[in-house]
Amino acid sequence: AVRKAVIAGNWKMNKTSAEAKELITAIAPLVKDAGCDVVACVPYVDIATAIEAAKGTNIKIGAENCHWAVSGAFTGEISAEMLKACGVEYVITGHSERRTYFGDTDVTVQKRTRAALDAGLTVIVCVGEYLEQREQGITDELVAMQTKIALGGVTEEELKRIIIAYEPVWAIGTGKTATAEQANEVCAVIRATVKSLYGEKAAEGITVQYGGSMNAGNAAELLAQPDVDGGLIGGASLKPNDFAAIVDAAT
Ligand code: 3PY
Repeated sequence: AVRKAVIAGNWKMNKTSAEAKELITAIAPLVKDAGCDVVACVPYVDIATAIEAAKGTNIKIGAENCHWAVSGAFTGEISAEMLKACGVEYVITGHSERRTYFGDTDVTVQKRTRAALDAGLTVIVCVGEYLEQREQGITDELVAMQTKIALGGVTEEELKRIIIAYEPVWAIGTGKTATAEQANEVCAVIRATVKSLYGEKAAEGITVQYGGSMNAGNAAELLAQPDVDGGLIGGASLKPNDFAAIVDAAT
């Protein structure tokens, strides 16, 4: 790809706080010479130990979600401000598992993204179609719409702290991967959507990741695509050697 890649692990609901320390400590020496940015998005309760373990390394720590309010009566939720105060630098919004199991919508994804930007975080916004939508031939429109809604109110300056991850829902945690061509095609649609909103320069600058069962075996081909600027990595991000191989493929 043309841009510096960002490889971000999405640990999902895995690893205790003690295990997080072990995993970061295992990954760190393997990725220390990375030519891409390396991020680990971890469960809330792992953030403190992950940040501690990542000190002095090139690994940046992210969260997997945030609430849209700064504080308030939202039992069980965590705000972007709270994440920032812990030393978190990145946050994922709109992951398909959030949309599918926890009722996140394009509108709440936009609100979470807004809050994360206001808190000073870099946001990995996930978009992507269900299998039925791909079969209906509406992938491009759908992903363009998800992108536009998520970016509602985002200024050109703020856009520099946005990464968009294309994650076809049928490829999430299923072991199915989009072909490199399919991934590139939709990442290009996302870039074209950004161009329509912010112009050519912003579109050329934005990082568009592919996510969805990216692993050590398929990363090189996916990352070689011109519009794929990195990956959001599920299962393989829990295996130090596999994650490091993906980082190498992006370098
Ligand atoms: C996956 O690879 O399954 C992911 O969901 C990455 O976010």
